[in-house]
Amino acid sequence: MGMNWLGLVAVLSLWAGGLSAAPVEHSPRPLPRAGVVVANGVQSPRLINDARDDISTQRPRARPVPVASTPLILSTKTPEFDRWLAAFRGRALAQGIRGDVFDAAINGITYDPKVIERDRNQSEFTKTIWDYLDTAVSDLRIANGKKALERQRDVLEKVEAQFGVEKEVVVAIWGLESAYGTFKGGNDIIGSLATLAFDARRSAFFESQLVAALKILQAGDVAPRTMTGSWAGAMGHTQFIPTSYLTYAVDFTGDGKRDIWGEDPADALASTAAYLNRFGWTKGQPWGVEVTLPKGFDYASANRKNTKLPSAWAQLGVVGIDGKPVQDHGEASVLLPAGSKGAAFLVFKNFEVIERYNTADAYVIGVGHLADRIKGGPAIKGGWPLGDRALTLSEREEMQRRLTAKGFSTKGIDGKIGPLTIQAVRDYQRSINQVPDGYASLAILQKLRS
Ligand SMILES: [Ca+2]
Repeated sequence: MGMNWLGLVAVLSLWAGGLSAAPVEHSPRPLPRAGVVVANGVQSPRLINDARDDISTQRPRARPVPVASTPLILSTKTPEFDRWLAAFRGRALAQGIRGDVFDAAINGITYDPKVIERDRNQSEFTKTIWDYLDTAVSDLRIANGKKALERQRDVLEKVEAQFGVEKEVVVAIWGLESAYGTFKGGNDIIGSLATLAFDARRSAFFESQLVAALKILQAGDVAPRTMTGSWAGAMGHTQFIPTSYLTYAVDFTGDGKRDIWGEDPADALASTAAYLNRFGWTKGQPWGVEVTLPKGFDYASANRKNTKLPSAWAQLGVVGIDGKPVQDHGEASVLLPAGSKGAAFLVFKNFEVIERYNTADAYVIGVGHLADRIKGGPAIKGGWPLGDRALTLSEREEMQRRLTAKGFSTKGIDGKIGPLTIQAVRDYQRSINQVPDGYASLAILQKLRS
């Protein structure tokens, strides 16, 4: 979930300064279901994952709402927070949390204004998909992924056998979520979630996460102050939020604890595979395959709802970059994450399964491509419209307003480039005799302004 993009440069240079002797990777992680299908860029893919800046990404993620009017409290000592905790205690106990568990969990926690600052500042800044992929699938992350896979090969093979999810895919999620366990986030989960639940902006969502976190403590899987993670509540090697943990985490080591926080990543890796399995992962099916499009390709057919077997796509001239038809792994749709001037992919149902982790196209492609590269596959060959930049939230909203005003309704102004906005962009492009690829670019916004 959110992060402070303004802090990004500072954080990156901090890494560059070197916190440790080993080369360090960033942890790119797109926003929650939030930013999602931003056609010309991932909305807020995160780049760093440490105690100072973190965002969850795992499942049930509420869309960040635009900045709230609640005043930002700067002190960590606030009587209002203490009063809120006292009232929350009653609600937690009513949901089955024991008093002693509650009291131990909140012992010493304080309101954390930094958490709120990050929450308020997320979602305005975006990266283009190619900038995102440069980091998400850097040579270093690929190399480290291969090493991580070798280190955990035994566990990963057992996980693959049990849950039917390829080890490279599990490792790729691990690589993007915590740089293979290097940056799991050092925030006190109870303190962060209590702060977010106390804040008015998304109180209900975070209070439910906080209650789930207390249930985890009550089950004895982890001790209160060892329960650390991102500022927004994502925990452990593969950044599960508490409700996802309760539903999907597994004890793979057999010690009776579902330990996703410790050094040993086995439980976290198995939990990730269990999660993908639960949402219908098909072993042996790619997430997607890079393709080339024929001259005269009907861009309106590049629509996630328009699925065909790759052999049928091949008859339309959509073939792999080797010029051969893509194998019939199942029905697939053509995805153009950066419009007609960027790389093209045939994406399969497994793409949707990775979306259950995070719905941003860039994240899904990042996971899938990293897995392919760890397996020894080639780099993406297609180019990207490098001159483009990602639109800010206010620009995306402006685009929606202008499209709607011209009669191409986006059915709401929320800054999210979802299917309705993509369709409105296509219809607008058609009306001005442009390639209807639905790509919500800066050029389209400029055209709308003119
Ligand atoms: Ca265990």
